[in-house]
Amino acid sequence: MANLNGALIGCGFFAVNQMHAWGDIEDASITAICDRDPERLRIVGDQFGVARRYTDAAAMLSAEKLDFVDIATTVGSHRPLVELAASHRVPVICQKPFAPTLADAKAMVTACADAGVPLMVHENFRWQSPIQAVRAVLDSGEIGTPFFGRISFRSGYDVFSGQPYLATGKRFIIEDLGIHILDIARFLLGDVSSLTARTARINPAIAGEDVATMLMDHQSGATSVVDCSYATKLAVEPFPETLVEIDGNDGTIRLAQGYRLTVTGRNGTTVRDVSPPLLPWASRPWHNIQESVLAIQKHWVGCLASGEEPATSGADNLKTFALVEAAYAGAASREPVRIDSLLT
Ligand code: NAD
Ligand code: 89V
Repeated sequence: MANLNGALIGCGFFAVNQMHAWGDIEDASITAICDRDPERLRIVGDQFGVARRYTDAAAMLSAEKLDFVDIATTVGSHRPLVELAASHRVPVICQKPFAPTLADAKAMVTACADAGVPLMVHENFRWQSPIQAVRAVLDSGEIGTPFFGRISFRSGYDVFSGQPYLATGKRFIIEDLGIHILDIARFLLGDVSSLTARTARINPAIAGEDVATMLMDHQSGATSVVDCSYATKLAVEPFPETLVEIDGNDGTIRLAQGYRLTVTGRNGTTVRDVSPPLLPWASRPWHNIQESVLAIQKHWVGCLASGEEPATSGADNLKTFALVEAAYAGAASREPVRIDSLLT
């Protein structure tokens, strides 16, 4: 495959992981970078040896001949930047949360479809190897048909020191973290027909909710609970592990803290360590997330080569984003929310 020429927009906290991962992918290189903050541009440009640097994305898109752009800015700029890439007919990856609202997200999907360019949301949590291991057990048929799931992320980790903006938004845990966990629930148990939610703010120093509990009906007939907290102080801090319990008619799956996967099913019980590898540039405890960044970026390069739609395409992510909107609406009304009404 020819080497793809990519550009990165947004050289902040998380983009450094994306740059390391691009460095591990033979078939693609980041040849230009953009950040409106010259200091971030200098730091990332010098660290990764990228000479072509821009403080304005429109100027970069006009000047460079690109095979894709990778948008790693925060959510407020996602829609204009995706639409800018579409207007130049450049395939685009956009970080999560995809957009500020579902209406914006739908407009972004339409803009890329009209321009005929692939659009992938960097929804990487489903690409974590422990989550892929759970998916493989389901695909093997070992536990039969799932009828219940619990997908859980409970932590007391200080995310605010690395990402201070998380403390200031009216929306916090569902929009930033719950979006990943809801996507994992869809990945493991399928699309959702209705959602009921409750939220709380335990940490008085932040503006948004830091606890969310969601009960979902899946179209398959399965029921799941997705629970997230950044207000949970445990003896051993689990950040950033997502824990999974799935019951099927022939057995159970338990992904427990410490990346321990226990499967009880048609062939008895097995216990496996499904710890993610520690990539040379990664650091604990983030290595689980960092490995998934490499996996999703490899997936993107493969999709560009094959013409296949990315697993977390913009169109797919609308169905995860609808769960985020439903969770906020349902927590406010204390009523169940039907998901199909949001997607029409
Ligand atoms: P950040 O604030 O550290 O970095 C964003 C950078 O984008 C900043 O340097 C800023 O100057 C730049 N920027 C903003 N608007 C711009 C524009 N219009 N043009 C050029 N540059 C612009 O934020 P972050 O913590 O790195 O988060 C970035 C995104 O990554 C967010 O959407 C966040 O939710 C997401 N994120 C994802 C994961 C994951 O696992 N998928 C983890 C952390 C953060
Ligand atoms: O993955 C993320 O989006 C991060 C974190 C893991 C801290 O929630 O913001």
